[in-house]
Amino acid sequence: MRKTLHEVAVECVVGDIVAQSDIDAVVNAANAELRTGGGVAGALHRAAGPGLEQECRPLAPIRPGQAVITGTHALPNRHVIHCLGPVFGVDEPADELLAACYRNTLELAEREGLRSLAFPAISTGAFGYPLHAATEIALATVLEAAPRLVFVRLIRFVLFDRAALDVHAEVLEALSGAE
Ligand code: AR6
Repeated sequence: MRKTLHEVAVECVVGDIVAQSDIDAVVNAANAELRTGGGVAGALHRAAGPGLEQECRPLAPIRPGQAVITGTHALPNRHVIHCLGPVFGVDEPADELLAACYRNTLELAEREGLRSLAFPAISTGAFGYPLHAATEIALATVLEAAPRLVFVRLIRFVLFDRAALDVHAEVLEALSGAE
């Protein structure tokens, strides 16, 4: 599914975050230490190779809501932007911290003049954020930022399964209809 608002295309697809070779920066659902782990972080670090963890070491630890940018090593993109989402039920206010992940990533991408970004559904795996609520925050935050974006023209949400895609498509339809 794809919607274009204020010249920014927002796309939702089923896929693997490590296979987004046409995208400038892929976003990592990181841990505070910026180490490899499970889920998205494990997949990105495995595909990037050990150089990514080495580059990350001096940037860690990061706080919930924070985003930092690195190179990609063996990944086919220009940058990885690492975000620490809130652990649901622990890091508060969870909604504001999750929104900050998306806002801070967009700000870094703009600063670097990047044209395209691929986000996973941050915090919805190991960190336990309910998918529907997280999707509303993610999409509302990018749609709210869209009119101010100068460089970013494609924002792709890469979802792991069809159920997550359906939730994103439903929320995107509802929010973009309300524009
Ligand atoms: N591509 C796209 N989406 C994926 C992929 C993938 N390769 N793998 C998982 N997902 P998670 P979090 C989905 O756990 O909740 C790590 O261990 C997954 O189905 O990666 O922010 C880190 O080290 C879910 O919907 O991130 C941290 O400790 C979403 O991506 C912690 O998990 C996010 O799941 C971060 O937890």
